Amino acid sequence: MMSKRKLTQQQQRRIAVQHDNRLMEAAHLKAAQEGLLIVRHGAKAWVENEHEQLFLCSLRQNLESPVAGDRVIFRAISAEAGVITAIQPRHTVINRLDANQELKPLAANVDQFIIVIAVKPEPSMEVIDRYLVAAANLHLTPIIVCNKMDLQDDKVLKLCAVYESIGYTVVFTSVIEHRGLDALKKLLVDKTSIFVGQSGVGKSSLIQALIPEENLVIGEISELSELGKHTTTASRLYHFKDGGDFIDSPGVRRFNLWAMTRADIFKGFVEFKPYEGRCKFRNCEHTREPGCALQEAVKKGDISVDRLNSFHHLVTTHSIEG
Ligand SMILES: Nc1nc2c(ncn2[C@@H]2O[C@H](COP(=O)(O)OP(=O)(O)OP(=O)(O)O)[C@@H](O)[C@H]2O)c(=O)[nH]1
Ligand SMILES: [Mg+2]
Ligand SMILES: [Zn+2]
Repeated sequence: MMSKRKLTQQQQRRIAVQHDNRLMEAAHLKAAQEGLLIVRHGAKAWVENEHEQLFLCSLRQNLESPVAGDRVIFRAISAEAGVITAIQPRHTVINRLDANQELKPLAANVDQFIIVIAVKPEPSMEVIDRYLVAAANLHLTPIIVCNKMDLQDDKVLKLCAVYESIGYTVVFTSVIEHRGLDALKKLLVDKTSIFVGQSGVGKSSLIQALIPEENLVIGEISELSELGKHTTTASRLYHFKDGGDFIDSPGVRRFNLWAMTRADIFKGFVEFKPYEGRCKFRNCEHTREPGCALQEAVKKGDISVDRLNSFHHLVTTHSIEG
């Protein structure tokens, strides 16, 4: 080692300054900071600090599972890495049941549920209603986006007309023809919106069209099954330069609701609300009971029979009251 005496004064000064800088940097790195979780990959997650710098963070043990949209406390251990030590309280968290019947968080702190359907793969009412029930119970604003309008189809238009007549916002888009994107943009400004829907409907394609400066992976639709190929594998947050954030989520064939009561499911059928408590029998199940206000509304054409059937279907498959 070189002895200090052999260094010039200038060299000594420089070393002292460097040493100070390193100490300061180390202290800064160790300090806890708040960040926004962008995407989680197993035991690691990308976290963005207030200066929009990204850190690949590991999760401290015993930490509850953080997801895209979470505000977290983390400590940087280098210029690119860190450790998440805590999750800030969430104002919302979206869960769904995975194949093992385990509740898995999809995203946190979201205001809007962008339910994407498409001409292909063909949507069913049940798919949409599951999302509407989830949105109603989480107090999220639902917006239905019907994508791939460049492919003609009357069936999907009829389906969307049911939701429009109830009063839901339906936006018709085509990424290919650049249709409906401005209308969609207006609904997304200054909000945190999660894009949900079946694999292959074009969630990532829509976000890509709204923020061309990002680079999203877009999948294909299988020629054989006409279903998507599960291209997006983790929920990921993107900033919208006009203000607000989007979360892209991995598509699922069906959105599995967590255990709910009949009343929870009822909340997703907003057009039923005026008839609540108006059936002849207080415990009316709205099937074949005489004097059922909902059945009468269906007969009069005020409620779609498909929606009532969909309600019954969700109750039989999801209600914890049987
Ligand atoms: N014809 C047509 N095709 C579209 C449109 N939007 C997206 N696509 C195509 O649909 C396919 C699936 O698009 P993605 O954006 O990957 O779908 P996704 O919903 O993100 O799918 P997952 O990530 O698997 O959940 C791709 O081949 C897209 O090019 C559209 O407006 N019209
Ligand atoms: Mg995708
Ligand atoms: Zn009834």
